[in-house]
Amino acid sequence: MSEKSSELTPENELENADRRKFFGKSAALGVAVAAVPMTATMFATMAKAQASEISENKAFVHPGDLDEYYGFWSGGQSGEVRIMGLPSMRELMRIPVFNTDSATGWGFTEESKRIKGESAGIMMGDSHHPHMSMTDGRYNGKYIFINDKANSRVARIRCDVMKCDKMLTVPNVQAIHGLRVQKVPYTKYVICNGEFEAPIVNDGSTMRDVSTYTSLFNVIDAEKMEVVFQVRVDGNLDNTDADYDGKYFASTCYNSEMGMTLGEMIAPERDHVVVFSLARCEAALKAGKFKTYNGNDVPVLDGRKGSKLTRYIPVPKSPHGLNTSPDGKYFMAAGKLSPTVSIIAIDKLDDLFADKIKPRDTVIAEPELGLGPLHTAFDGRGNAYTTLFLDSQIAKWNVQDAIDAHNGKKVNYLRQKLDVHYQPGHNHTSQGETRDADGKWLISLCKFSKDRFLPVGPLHPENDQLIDISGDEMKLVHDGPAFAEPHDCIIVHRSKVKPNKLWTRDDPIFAETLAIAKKDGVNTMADNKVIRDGKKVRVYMTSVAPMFGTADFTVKLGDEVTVIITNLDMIEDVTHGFCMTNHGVQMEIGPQATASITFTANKPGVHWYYCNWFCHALHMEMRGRMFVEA
Ligand code: K7E
Ligand code: CUA
Repeated sequence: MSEKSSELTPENELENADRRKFFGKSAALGVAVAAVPMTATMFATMAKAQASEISENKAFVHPGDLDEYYGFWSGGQSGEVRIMGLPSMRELMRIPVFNTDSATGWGFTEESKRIKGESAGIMMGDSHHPHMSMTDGRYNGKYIFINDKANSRVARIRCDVMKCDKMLTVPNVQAIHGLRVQKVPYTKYVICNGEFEAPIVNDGSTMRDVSTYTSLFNVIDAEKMEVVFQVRVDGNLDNTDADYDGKYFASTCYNSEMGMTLGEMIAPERDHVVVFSLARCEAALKAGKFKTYNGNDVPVLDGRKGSKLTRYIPVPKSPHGLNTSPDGKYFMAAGKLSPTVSIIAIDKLDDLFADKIKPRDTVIAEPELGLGPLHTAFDGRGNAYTTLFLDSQIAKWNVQDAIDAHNGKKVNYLRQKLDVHYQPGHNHTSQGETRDADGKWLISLCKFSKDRFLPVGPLHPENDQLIDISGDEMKLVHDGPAFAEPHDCIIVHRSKVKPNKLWTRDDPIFAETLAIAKKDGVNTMADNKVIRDGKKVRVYMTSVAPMFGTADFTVKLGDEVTVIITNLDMIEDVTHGFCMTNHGVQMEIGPQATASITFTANKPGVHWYYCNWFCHALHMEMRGRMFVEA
């Protein structure tokens, strides 16, 4: 063995495993060849069997081996974000965001309530679209942004600690749905759509007058997590994406006629894609051409039909997904109720905004793919993969061939249709929404799983299917049951993500807690102290496995007690918890972190608190007493 090949990177290890399996199979078949002469069909079958086995082997990650990709999954109406390892499809972590979480105390701790801000009282959410910040069209590993359709919020996850660190309720809108990031030159802005149309001033005065209804496109500062401006449009808004030039954003609209019933909403044969010119919007903002509403100071620009800020491109019929091809050439709008995907040439948009061409002139092909096209993903080799919700298939098609066919050339742009199980919504390829689209893996997020898993009652899991797209043919290699309800996901090469092993003491997530401690004259790294402040009591405690720094503390009946714990352990993976029994509170305290939680001491007597994250052989003994004096 040469020195080079003895170096086992995860990549060549995978290759070696493939080769072993491949040769094993050939050898076994070789024996058969000696006895029975091979026919052409037998060779073909053999090649096929080998190909699918190679796919399965590639997806298999041995115990102890690391995955090549991170997957960031929306948790749908569970409100969370999940981290997956790909290709193993192992679930690595859950990040509570819009939900509340018993294990970590998310939604209950003082720190999480501060992050949730004005929506701290809301305990649920509906997360759809997780997308990572980018630099020059490539993932930069800094943030994940995610929308909450249920409460019109946008949240940010910091990828160094994989915790939500900012949350924003978007004013003037109902239901933030499509969300993406500016790709180029970097993610200065997060863009998202207000889906449901309503009067901007929704005080009841015009609520039955549909002509006053509107939807807003929202542009958010990614660092400050504040709305920079909103753009009023005609029709509603659904999904969105950005270009690779830093010039245009595009959103689909499925209800251009402003129907209020299902029948009305699906009546028009054509809806539209709205294209936003960033430069023109910024100029209008600078020139003060906006209004504000509802007592907030968020500038609302007018991008309705006839405005200089937008263009409306008619496309068939209730379009849904909007995806930019990684070569930066096209916006693709999936037809949903039309069997087509509309290909919009981004290099024609300058002419469209200069009124040199008509909106439909930008649509350079509309390939027919099958029933219910929802979302399109890309492999970086010129192929597109579109989910067909009604057909329960993924259509693989070649973009250039589709354009050539549209121009009259006799060419079949459809490459393959693969059955998926069942009714796929989003799909996503490895790094497929960036310049680094590598064409290795495709995920199909199937909404129904019916007969694919052991039955678990009337409520079924979703089915997240992993498909190998590295060869000419798509190969289904894994069925992944998932709880409600991954809408969208991204697949990020592990080289892009560098999470911390410990917390650092200057982390902004608990900076405010430390400021309060400082005012109380407490050194959180050393002191165990009880500070009384009227009816409020702050209990400062350290923890080192397997002990809290405080064995007991005393408060009075009716006190509002805040327990502030600093985990002094410096060892990776030694997380402690704090739970006050019979008081409905518990939380996680990571190594070197400070966390705090508040409850009312409403029962006299002795109450044990304990560590609820297994940390040590004496974890059960890691507890103490609260005395509540009547
Ligand atoms: Cu198609 Cu909310 Cu992106 Cu669901 S959305 S599928
Ligand atoms: Cu500390 Cu368990």
